[in-house]
Amino acid sequence: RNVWLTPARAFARYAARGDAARPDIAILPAPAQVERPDGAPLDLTRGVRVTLRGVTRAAIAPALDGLTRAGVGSGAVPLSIAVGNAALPAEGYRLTVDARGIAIAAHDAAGASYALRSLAQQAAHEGRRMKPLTIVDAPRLGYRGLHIDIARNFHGRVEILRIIDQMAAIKLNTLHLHLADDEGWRMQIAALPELTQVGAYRCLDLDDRACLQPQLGADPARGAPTNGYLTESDYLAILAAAKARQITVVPSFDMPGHSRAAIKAMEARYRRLAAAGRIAEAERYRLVEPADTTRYLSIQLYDDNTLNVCIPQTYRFLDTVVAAMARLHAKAGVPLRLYHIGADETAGAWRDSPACRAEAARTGTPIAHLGARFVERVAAMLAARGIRAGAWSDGLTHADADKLPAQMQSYVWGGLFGPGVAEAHAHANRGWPVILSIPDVTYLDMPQAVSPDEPGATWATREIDLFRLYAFMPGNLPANGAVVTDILNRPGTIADPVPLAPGHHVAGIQGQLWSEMVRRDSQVEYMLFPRLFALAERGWSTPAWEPAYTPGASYSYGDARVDSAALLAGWRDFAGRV
Ligand code: TNX
Repeated sequence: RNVWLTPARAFARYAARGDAARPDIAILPAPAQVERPDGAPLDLTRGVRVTLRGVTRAAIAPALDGLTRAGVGSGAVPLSIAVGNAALPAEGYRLTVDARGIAIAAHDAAGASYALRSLAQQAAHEGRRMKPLTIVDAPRLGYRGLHIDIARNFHGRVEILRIIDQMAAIKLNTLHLHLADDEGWRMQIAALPELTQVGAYRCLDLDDRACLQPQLGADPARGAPTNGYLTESDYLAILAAAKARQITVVPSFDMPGHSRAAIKAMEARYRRLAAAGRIAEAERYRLVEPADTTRYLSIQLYDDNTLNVCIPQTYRFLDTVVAAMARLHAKAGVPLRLYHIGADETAGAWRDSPACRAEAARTGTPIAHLGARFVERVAAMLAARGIRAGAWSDGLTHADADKLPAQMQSYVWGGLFGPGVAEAHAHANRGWPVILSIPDVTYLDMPQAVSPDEPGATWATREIDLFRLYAFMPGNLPANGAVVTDILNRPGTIADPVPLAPGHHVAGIQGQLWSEMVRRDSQVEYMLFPRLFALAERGWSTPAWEPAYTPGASYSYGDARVDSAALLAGWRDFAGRV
């Protein structure tokens, strides 16, 4: 039942196995339907002659380059690509290889690109002499994301472009870029230069006081914290690279909690203007209320990281940031449609804020729920610009459905052992797109194995190895007890207290690489791989071993509800394709 394999052990075990069980397909993520008709092989060493219908070469250029990188140059073999096939679903494709040539049909440019990715992988696997093949394929989930935190430690344009390239190869379609948190503001906003002049340098505290706060798992032996920020042109380059690979970039600036860098940067602006005698103007930029004497500590031990949600400055500030990002997205030809507002972890703030006390009294809202009012206001501001708001699930708990736009996007980060299943189902039942960001399964800052040599935070679980992520069942959360243990590896139960209403389902899955402990770019890649392959697999393919969802079911260890033989067979196939 519970199969615990570290990636290293798993590979040692399966790399040596016979090939009998493995179908001769080396495409990752696994395509939905594959047929291998009999017939003469197609020799791709002769190169391909591409003809396009319904799509420009520019729209699929990186995928065509991927084919070249797999050793298939230009030549005589016909490769026809037709986009606009309404019978195929979004991002779906049909790929046919026979002795005469290759035909790709797709609904959209993404589908055509994915067909080329599949072709490149399989052509490389078969030494470019391909036996006939028909694939009909489409993703299970429309949102297949990776969240990269460049706020805690900065990771720049070159590394992000490299990640985008890797994502495209395995059909991930959303890059959630976490651009601001307590430790740093990492995006140039032209109207507010202090955000990066001050906010991007975590040890430039205004009074040089307690600059480097104790951090979750800080480990100086792993390299110094990294500073820096993306310029507008860096961000435009990222948008262009992502667009060419059909990847949506979702900017995220965590607010109102996790906002220390913004608060300090705007305090610097205040001081500069005030020193020049421009007091009234200076006041417009302060994100905290001087008379607020609330004492609180964030989970990461900051006592000065939460915007005051009851003063107009906060909303003006946010609007300036959103306007700047919307302008950049428009300039890159990818209108901003989704913006992540954060909204997590604001406990304890505003209790002794005069402005918030007044607002609480006026509206009859408990002070602890004022964060929800912030979410409602900001979501409405975004909706007025045609932008959907994404938020961490805890920030939505007290939000009033009537006051939120119809399409909030909920990023569920409750644990499978905690509130995760209930949150995911409750939010899906409200009609919101739910993205599974479950920490004990998809937090890529957790260690890959239980070992003193493995880097990573362990607050959510002891380890997330390749197998755990591979065996995750996005369509059947309660049954995930088969592969998840709590942090002490204790047996437990995963219940389904809020059954998914008929017709509702989750919209996506996302891996989170938080970067408190990820300083060098090489560490980013160490944490991402090979687990990103398993994430891509779970976002794309529906495994035969996943049991049907049973509303209200709960899973205890010891139950054999999951067919482990089928699961292991699937794992063997996956391990063979990684
Ligand atoms: C929780 S997930 C956080 C992050 C940390 C992460 C570390 C979430 C909304 N908050 O601020 O970086 O854990 O694993």
